[in-house]
Amino acid sequence: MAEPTTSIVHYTFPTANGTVVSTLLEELKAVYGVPEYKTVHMSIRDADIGKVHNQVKSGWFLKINPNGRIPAVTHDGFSVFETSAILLYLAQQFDKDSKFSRSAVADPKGYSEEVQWLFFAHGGVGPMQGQANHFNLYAPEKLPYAINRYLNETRRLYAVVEKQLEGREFLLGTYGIADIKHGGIGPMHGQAGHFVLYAPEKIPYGADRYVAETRRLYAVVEKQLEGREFLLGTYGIVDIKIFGWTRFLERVGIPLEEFPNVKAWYERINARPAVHAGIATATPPAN
Ligand SMILES: N[C@@H](CCC(=O)N[C@@H](CS)C(=O)NCC(=O)O)C(=O)O
Repeated sequence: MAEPTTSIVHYTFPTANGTVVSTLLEELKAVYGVPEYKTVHMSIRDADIGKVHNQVKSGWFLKINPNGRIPAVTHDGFSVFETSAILLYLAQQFDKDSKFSRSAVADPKGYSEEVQWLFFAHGGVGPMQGQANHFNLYAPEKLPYAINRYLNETRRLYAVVEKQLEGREFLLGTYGIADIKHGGIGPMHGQAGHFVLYAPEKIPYGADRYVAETRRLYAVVEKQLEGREFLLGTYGIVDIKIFGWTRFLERVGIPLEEFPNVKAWYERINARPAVHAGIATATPPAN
């Protein structure tokens, strides 16, 4: 029998990243009955900075996630940020029978496959689709905006690193994989370089570039799903992570019909009650 726990707090807002963690929490609860968790609904609006207690850049929240973004969880006071790191942490803590994840000890190669695909989602699909979204829906029609956006984002990410390095030689004290693989900065810095050095002076270029890259990434998913019901054969955290983004794919003008395997996979996941329960708990109640 798993021990009951109510010590998980999930800080979130229902974006592509924001429903992934509660989806896994609900999947775990459906199988094991635990963990119980509490949801704290956050604001991600810049206009709320300094005005709304639960804004993600609030001092109290930066102590939980130094990057000031959702999602984050605390477990008995221990904080975890970054969707994929949270998924791996929760899987390790609560998925004792490896229903949604692979064990690094019992199945090291399976675990490596899982990590490879999580990184693919985290470093590829997420950043690229996020930027595609931005250019399609929100960017005004001039290129300097794109340049500033990526430069400022890169600068902001380096400010987070700068703060973490206060009094430390390396990110976690001694040199390790956190220093070698630093998620977030790579994709943003890459795009900043691209816009500053190579992009012609017109915004459609930016939109086309990211939409094309997102389309390419989904073609990789499409191929991986050939002859498989889920990305690694059986349903698990890799499917949960990518599905979070796929829910919003049509918003950037890519119809699911372009990818028949992805569409069938999407429908299989969308039919799971825990997925909808996870989205529901991440969504603030209507006022
Ligand atoms: N790499 C992060 C991305 C998190 C992220 O981009 N969160 C967005 C919402 S989807 C956010 O909190 N934005 C608010 C802000 O940047 O102020 C993860 O996977 O957890």
